[in-house]
Amino acid sequence: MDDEGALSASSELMLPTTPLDFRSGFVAVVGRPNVGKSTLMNAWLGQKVAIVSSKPQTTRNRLLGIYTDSTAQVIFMDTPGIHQPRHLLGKVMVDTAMRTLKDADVVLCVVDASEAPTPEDILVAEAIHRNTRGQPVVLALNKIDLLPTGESPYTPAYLEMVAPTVWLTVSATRGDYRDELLKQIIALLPIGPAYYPPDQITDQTERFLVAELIREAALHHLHQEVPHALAVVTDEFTERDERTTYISATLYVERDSQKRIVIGQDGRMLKAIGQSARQEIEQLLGRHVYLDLWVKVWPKWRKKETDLRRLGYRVKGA
Ligand SMILES: Nc1nc2c(ncn2[C@@H]2O[C@H](COP(=O)(O)OP(=O)(O)OP(=O)(O)O)[C@@H](O)[C@H]2O)c(=O)[nH]1
Ligand SMILES: [Mg+2]
Repeated sequence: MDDEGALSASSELMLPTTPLDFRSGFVAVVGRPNVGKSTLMNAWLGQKVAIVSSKPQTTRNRLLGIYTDSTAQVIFMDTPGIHQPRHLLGKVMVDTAMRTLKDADVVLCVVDASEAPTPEDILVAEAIHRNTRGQPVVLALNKIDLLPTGESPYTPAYLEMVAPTVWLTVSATRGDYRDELLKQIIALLPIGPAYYPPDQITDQTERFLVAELIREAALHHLHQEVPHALAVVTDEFTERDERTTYISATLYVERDSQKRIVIGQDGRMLKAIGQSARQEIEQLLGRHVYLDLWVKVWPKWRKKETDLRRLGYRVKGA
């Protein structure tokens, strides 16, 4: 007994403590739609916390992605792409990005370096200048893999617009300079202890992540206006036995014609969406999943404040 007591006392002494130079803080990831904000964050986390697609305006909420190593905890706040909104959902998305900027210790501005700055990039630069109070701004010139020389002719234009503290050309997908960029961000964070337990990776619920993975699968299969008119809600999430989870979810669209497209001929489209989503959800949960999908029409849900709230969007003042 005595020996055991001595052992636990000494092992307690060996418990890791926070190093004095540990850094932690909140990083707002901002930029116009489709530049690779979510892809970059997921790559650092080694896990899909935010869904990704080739269609603009994929991310609709502020999503935390928490990266922890022995030197730092970086709390990424992925945001919806800043754009000129055309309905209330768009406005709520842009407001979310603006609010997130205010909460940040460091701003990570992501641009697509393979393309010249667009009017939306100008909106982003203005939003940063208006909503920050002198926090450091890191500029990631992303998608450098698309430029054969590995250099962007548009770098000077982006630098002039954003006026960053530091900048780097990167490729979120191929990995060029991704680790270096993370190091630069960490160096700019304040000294302080971690905010979250080291094994926590996001603040999202499994139900929300499941609905997002279904939306991602649908974004992949659908085109034109349908992806934008789509909202997904997880209705039921039940562990059937030790190996299987039963999930039922509804895909809401705004019009009958969209509903017909989502279901497809003989239900083929919905089946394809369900198959892709199920694979991703099984990977997330590490369990077999039985997925039941429903499609319903919810007219004009993107335009009404009460509808947006019911679908879980944080409308200002809510
Ligand atoms: N070639 C290339 N494609 C990339 C890179 N990073 C992201 N992409 C692609 O760009 C598209 C958009 O990526 P997302 O991560 O969804 O972009 P986002 O900025 O989060 O977009 P929103 O959520 O709509 O604001 C996807 O098809 C990605 O695969 C990159 O470094 N190189
Ligand atoms: Mg995104």
